[in-house]
Amino acid sequence: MNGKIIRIIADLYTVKIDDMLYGCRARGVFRKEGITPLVGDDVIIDPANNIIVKILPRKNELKRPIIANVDNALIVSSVKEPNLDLILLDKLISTVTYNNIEPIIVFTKIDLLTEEEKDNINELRAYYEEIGYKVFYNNEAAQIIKSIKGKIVVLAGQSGAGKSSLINRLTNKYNIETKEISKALGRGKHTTRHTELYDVDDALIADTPGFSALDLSNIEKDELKDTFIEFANYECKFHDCLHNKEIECEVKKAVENKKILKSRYNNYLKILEEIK
Ligand SMILES: Nc1nc2c(ncn2[C@@H]2O[C@H](COP(=O)(O)OP(=O)(O)OP(=O)(O)O)[C@@H](O)[C@H]2O)c(=O)[nH]1
Ligand SMILES: [Mg+2]
Ligand SMILES: [Zn+2]
Repeated sequence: MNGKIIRIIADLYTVKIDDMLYGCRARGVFRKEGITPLVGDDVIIDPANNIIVKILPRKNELKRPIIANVDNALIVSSVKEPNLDLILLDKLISTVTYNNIEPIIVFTKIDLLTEEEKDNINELRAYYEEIGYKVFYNNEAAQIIKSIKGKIVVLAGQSGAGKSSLINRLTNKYNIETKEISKALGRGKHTTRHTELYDVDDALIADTPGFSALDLSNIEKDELKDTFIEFANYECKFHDCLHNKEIECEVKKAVENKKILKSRYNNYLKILEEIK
């Protein structure tokens, strides 16, 4: 029988087949062959013995959080408490794009902003939409659900950003534990401790522990620019231009002319520096 792993706790795998859940163990031979079943894996199980006998080929595999066959990432970014972190947002967009996962940006905690701050976030949203991303506020549940119908979705964003709360907004089925952030430290308390897939209206969403940085080590220096999709609108004199110091760089010109958002470009440079 064919199913999908939706939860792993220690060596117990929960496999979903239609609307039934099976608690399974993996075949002993997997370990010997160095194969690790992941959340999101499509598997074949032997239902008589509750054993996973085969893992089907993966479309992709994310390292942090460890999850397979992901279509979309909901990048959850709080605008306050914890403060908006644009470099983390741009890093997450790059990482998921590099892994052939379509990012969807969700801003949370808009309700904590003054009118003026709200205008700034609206402008920021407009920029990310204009360059081609789907962007929502977390109170736009119907639109979010529509954009992930039938997809495997991973939640990403720092601890306390409101990832688990978002799932609770999209469905009232689970009532996942959420926790106030530490006022003293201004960050979340790592409330979610393992990766689990939740069924939300024909989408499977992986809630994950919050993380503030991602492993970008597998992106090469010259590949990073391709994950900043708006840069592709400009053709530089040298086609291998890294847009960092070359003269006659059209991207740099676009930043000066305010066609490219300054924070995007600065974050690109910072991430480039981290890769070197
Ligand atoms: N005011 C306000 N608070 C929110 C909003 N979304 C979430 N919160 C609160 O933010 C806190 C943290 O939310 P969680 O959903 O636990 O955050 P998380 O991203 O799952 O955090 P980890 O599990 O630690 O990674 C909770 O107290 C939520 O009630 C929002 O839109 N507005
Ligand atoms: Mg959580
Ligand atoms: Zn350039």
